Amino acid sequence: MKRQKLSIIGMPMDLGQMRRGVDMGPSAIRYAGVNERLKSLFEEIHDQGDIAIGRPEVQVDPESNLRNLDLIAEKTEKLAEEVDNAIEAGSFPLVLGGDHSIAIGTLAGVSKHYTNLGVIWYDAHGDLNTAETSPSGNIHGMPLAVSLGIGHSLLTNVGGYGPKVKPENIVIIGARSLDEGERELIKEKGIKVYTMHEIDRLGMTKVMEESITYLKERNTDGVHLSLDLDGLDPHDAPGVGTPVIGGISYRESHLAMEMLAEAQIITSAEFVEVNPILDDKNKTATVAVALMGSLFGEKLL
Ligand code: NNH
Ligand code: MN
Ligand code: MN
Ligand code: MN
Repeated sequence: MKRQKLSIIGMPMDLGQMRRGVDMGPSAIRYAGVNERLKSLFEEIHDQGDIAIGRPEVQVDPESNLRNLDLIAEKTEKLAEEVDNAIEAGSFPLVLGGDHSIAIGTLAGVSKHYTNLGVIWYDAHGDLNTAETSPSGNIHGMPLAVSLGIGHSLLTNVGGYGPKVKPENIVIIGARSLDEGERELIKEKGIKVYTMHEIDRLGMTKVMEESITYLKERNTDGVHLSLDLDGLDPHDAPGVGTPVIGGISYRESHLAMEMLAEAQIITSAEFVEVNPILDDKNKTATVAVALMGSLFGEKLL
């Protein structure tokens, strides 16, 4: 079964963290052949190009200590509009990052179209920090908290509404580096998390079966996949700013995407944190494109 329309939206923003190069993620993913790879899986593909970010000066908000707060709020607002327009036009939005702070915009554009959105957060990290709990002040460690309505109001109000997602509609997969405040928030809000321990113990098949069942039982009417390439093991995805050893393998990730394709639950997606400067011959972007192929139903036979 061919899907209808896909909109590819590049978000070349690196303002949510301190290592330059992740702004080149969308180019690296296009260079790895995303359009070509997905061509046969859709009736139509519209590559919308990149959102204009420019080369703004790094600035620290004196009150909150958040790095590039105003700029991130402004640029994610633009992304939200673009994602909103794509869905409005009947397209599946696929956003190419950029650091993970872009998810603030993606979710702002997506969530208004659903009454009970689910989110799969595929990541080594929880991205549940606030200015108070963050060890780094980097906004890419905060987008999931922001989407829950927790954090600076300039960020939680992107899109003009919030929160974007309920804690019980979230599944985090691949976690292995959680900060103290994030652990507390996970417990307090009852967020479902499959850490590497559960992935090792249950196997990826069971983890995905359970995740899919969980989101269906929550009666979600759409599910957003936010895939941080650092969820994968650095051996398979070395081109990321904050690699953490002991991650999900390429094979396991490939299977996870195939199971999502089979379940037909994903209604929007983003692939983030690809940094070609830190990469090994564009391997990470190539892996991202292969995972997109599986997510959209590519078959081996
Ligand atoms: N938890 C750390 C922080 O908040 C690292 C976040 N880095 C990420 N998140 N790549 O996915 O700064
Ligand atoms: Mn992340
Ligand atoms: Mn991460
Ligand atoms: Mn393993």
